[in-house]
Amino acid sequence: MLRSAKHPKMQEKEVREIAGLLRHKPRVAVLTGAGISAESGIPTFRGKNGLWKQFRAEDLATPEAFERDPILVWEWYDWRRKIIAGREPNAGHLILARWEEELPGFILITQNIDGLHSRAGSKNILELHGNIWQLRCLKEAKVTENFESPLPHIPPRCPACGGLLRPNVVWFGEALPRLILEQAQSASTAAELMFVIGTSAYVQPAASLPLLAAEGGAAIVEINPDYTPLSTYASYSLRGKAGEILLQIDAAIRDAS
Ligand code: BJW
Repeated sequence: MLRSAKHPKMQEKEVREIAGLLRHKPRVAVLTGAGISAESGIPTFRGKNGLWKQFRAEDLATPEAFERDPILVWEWYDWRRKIIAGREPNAGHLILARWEEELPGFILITQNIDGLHSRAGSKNILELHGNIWQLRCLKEAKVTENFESPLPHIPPRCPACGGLLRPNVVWFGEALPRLILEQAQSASTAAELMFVIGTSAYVQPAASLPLLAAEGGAAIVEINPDYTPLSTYASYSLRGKAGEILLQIDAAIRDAS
């Protein structure tokens, strides 16, 4: 997508307006994508250096790929777990965790599986696409946490029943966890202000959540260095890195109080 230039003074004014909205403590829903973790050094999926430029989603992120070659799929996830394990939450994650404490009607919806929101201190998180630190047994469907990195055996097996374990993430063609998706849809519909941060807004059904919010009358704030299909629906499109822009908004909230 093209980078659309905006005059810095114009963006400063928008940042102050958004801070003004937040000071009234509206019901806020936030949808994050891979871009919020980019400043922590975790690769995004699309774009110049995105994972899908180097790897084929069909070979690694579908149930068919796992059935065909669980070792290959697990080697890829083990490599990503190693990258994530060595990274820290950034300013963007930390500010969202603080806003959760300060805004009573705050809900965080993420497409990210890296667990960085939770490491930053966010508590009430709707993980639409699962979590790379959880493993699911294919025999018993039981989900367990596992932070070993690297994994001692690939593919890992369930210690209880010996069944094959898979990453508890949502692959293409798979349904999102029903309750979590329903909660995300309700929160989006009920939101008065929705932030859409660091997502290409390409993957469904997550990309439709801000449209539900807009239909419900919410103002949409997009934070992304690039234009996305959601930009036309956004009340504010702030161009830049998530951590930097969230710091500016957070400072503007505190400046005026
Ligand atoms: C920065 C930044 C900085 C950079 N600061 N920003 C309707 C229409 C068409 C297709 C479909 C449809 N409904 C469903 C589909 C099919 C499919 C789909 O959407 N396909 C599209 C590709 C067309 N959807 C599905 O298959 C979903 N399932 C489903 O709908 O099931 C229906 C069903 C019902 C009942 C029974 C059975 C089925 C599942 C989708 C699963 C997505 N999985 C992945 C992998 C997760 C596990 C893993 O990580 O390995 O999720 S794919 C990948 O994309 C990952 C992400 O969560 C997801 C979204 O990516 P995201 O977060 O937006 O990242 P990027 O890289 O795309 O964008 C990063 C952005 O950040 C960019 O814009 C940058 O500019 C920006 N950025 N630096 C701020 N510093």
